[in-house]
Amino acid sequence: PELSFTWEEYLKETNSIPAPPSCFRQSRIPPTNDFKAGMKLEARDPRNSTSVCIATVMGMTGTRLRLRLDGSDNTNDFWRLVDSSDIQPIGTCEKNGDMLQPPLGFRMNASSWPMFLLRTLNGAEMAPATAFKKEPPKPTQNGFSAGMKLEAVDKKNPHLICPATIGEVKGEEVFVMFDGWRGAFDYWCRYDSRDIFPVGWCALTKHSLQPPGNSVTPQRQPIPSTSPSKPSRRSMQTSLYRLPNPLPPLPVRKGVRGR
Ligand code: MLY
Repeated sequence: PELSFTWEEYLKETNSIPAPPSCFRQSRIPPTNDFKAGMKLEARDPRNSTSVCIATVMGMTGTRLRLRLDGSDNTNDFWRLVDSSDIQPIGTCEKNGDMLQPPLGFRMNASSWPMFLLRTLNGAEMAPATAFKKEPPKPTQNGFSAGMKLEAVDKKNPHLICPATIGEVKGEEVFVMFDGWRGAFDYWCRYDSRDIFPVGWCALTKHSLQPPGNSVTPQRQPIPSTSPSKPSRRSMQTSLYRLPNPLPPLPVRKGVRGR
């Protein structure tokens, strides 16, 4: 049996098909990630979409950046793709005649914003304009259908990308269901959401892909030889990693009666 998740095996096992790449608002050839941790850029405030703020790249995985708004606390980090239209080089805002805004929940008194801005930008490493990639166009229509497989951001744990299935299609929206998580993380989003990806995206961009829920772990769990404990409901519902059902017969010791 498979010891780790692979789409090839999983698609066979679930007798399902991947959503065609043309359904997604993602580049067919993923962009390169030319950012570095610590670089600063301008980002739309996710909690106040009318304001553009200064953000720092706190980390990266694949083509995604973990961002923190300067002057905000460490509990509101968010993720954006390197080709997101929500991010731009420092100076873009001013060039457009706009003003950089303090983030929602700015740690200091609003009156200290102008000085804070000067200080945060002074000597900062700014992400070069070449690191920002053009956002791909929207597909012209919602091409998804129920049952198609994809890779999707877990919005409750947005550093994670997981195997998912389209549960329903309604106009411009799709219902994203996380495989093996009993609906706890499912959500509706637009068909052109930047948080959904074709099967194989994580492998292409070197982003980790979570295994479906209810798996024991990606690696086979050693079974303790002593004190066998009742298997958890979680491990019993494992699909990829389950034991064959029915269980194979126990080996018979010949010539021994009773015990
Ligand atoms: N600590 C959480 C993580 C759940 C992640 C679910 N995603 C992968 C759909 C939990 O175990 O509930």
